[in-house]
Amino acid sequence: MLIVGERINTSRKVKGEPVVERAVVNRDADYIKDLAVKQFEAGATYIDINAGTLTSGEPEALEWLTKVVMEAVDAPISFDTPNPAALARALKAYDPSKGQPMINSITAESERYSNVLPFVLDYKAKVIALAMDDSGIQQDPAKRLAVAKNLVEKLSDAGVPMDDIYVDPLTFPIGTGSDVAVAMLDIIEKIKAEYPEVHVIAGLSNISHGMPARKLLNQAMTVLAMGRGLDAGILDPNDRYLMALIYATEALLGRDEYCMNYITKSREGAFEGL
Ligand code: THG
Repeated sequence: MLIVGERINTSRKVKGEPVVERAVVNRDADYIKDLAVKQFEAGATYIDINAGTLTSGEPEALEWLTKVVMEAVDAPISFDTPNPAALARALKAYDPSKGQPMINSITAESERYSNVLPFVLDYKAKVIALAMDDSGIQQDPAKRLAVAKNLVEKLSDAGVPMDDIYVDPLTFPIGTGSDVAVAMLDIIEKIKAEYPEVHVIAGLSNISHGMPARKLLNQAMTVLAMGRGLDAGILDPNDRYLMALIYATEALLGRDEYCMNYITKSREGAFEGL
């Protein structure tokens, strides 16, 4: 499972306080480095950076975040922005020896598609493909699936390797409709069946937005989605129980030969006290 650590996001609040946004505005490198190091040590493969709340200051902030995260950890970065100016500055500052960059994200919206595709090709990046187009986000699962398939075909025709495409079916809060999770699981399975070499990723913490005991819903959704073929997640790697469940689920799904990773994590103490 590819883990994309979500915690460096200026929209994140801790006890109602926009702590990440404040750190970015004040250029508090130590605060950001600590978030990067803790996620990396907890098992994040990629560190996602998102400065979307800063609007006009976003390009400069994303470039700064790129440099600070690179100083802190030897991990590749997921650039979480629809803003071409921010992507341009951040990718220019990025050192590819950290690993293949990930662009989060492209959509089938004509303007966003044509703005973001050149970066994907120029930087040979992995790319998250959101299942939406100029008509917006389709609520009907069959329609949303059709949008995702169209986007995969377009990217592939443009020369993006299937293995670099991460389809995101889009996660709606379960509070917005009792069938949104079931629909999402259905889309995950159908994408995997149609394109076995394509990856499926989701921002799993969105499922619990506005609900009590959010972690519980995030954990349950992660296990369910993995069971249907999800192989990457934008999530909080500092939720130890979530990470433990992911290792256990990988082993049970036959994605961990001889349970080697599960056993290694156990020896490293990942399950202590759980
Ligand atoms: N798909 C893709 N990218 C994404 C999302 C997605 N990027 C942004 C978002 N969704 C994923 N990142 C987050 C980050 C934080 C939270 C949810 C999704 C979140 N944070 C809690 C809060 O703000 O209240 C705080 C919890 C904590 O302590 O971390 O909910 O879907 N491609």
